[in-house]
Amino acid sequence: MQLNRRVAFATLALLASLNVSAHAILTDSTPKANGSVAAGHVALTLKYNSKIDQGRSRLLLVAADKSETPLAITASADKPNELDSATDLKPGAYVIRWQALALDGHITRGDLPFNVTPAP
Ligand SMILES: [Cu+2]
Repeated sequence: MQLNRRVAFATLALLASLNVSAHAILTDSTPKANGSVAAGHVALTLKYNSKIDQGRSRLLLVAADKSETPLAITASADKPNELDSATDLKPGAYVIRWQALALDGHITRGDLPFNVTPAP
């Protein structure tokens, strides 16, 4: 009984540590959080610390007037840690509301605010 409990505890501890490492955490992005990009056709890249299920993750562009536009994610097998998209943007304040499904089945969410400045 004592041994079984110890094994069960060790298994739980191992699963917990695996979960932490497998969660999708945003590590870098283009544009940067609170950064600026010039108006026009803008490439969007969100980089995570682990592989992402690109087909079942979501990117939503929220404009200053609160209007929401789903962004198509460009699936790329050679960039498994990224969610990539591109869209035409006018000057203003925007938020990318992202929802990332990691391969461990956990979904993480976040907001990436940025500004679009007039094209030079
Ligand atoms: Cu997880």
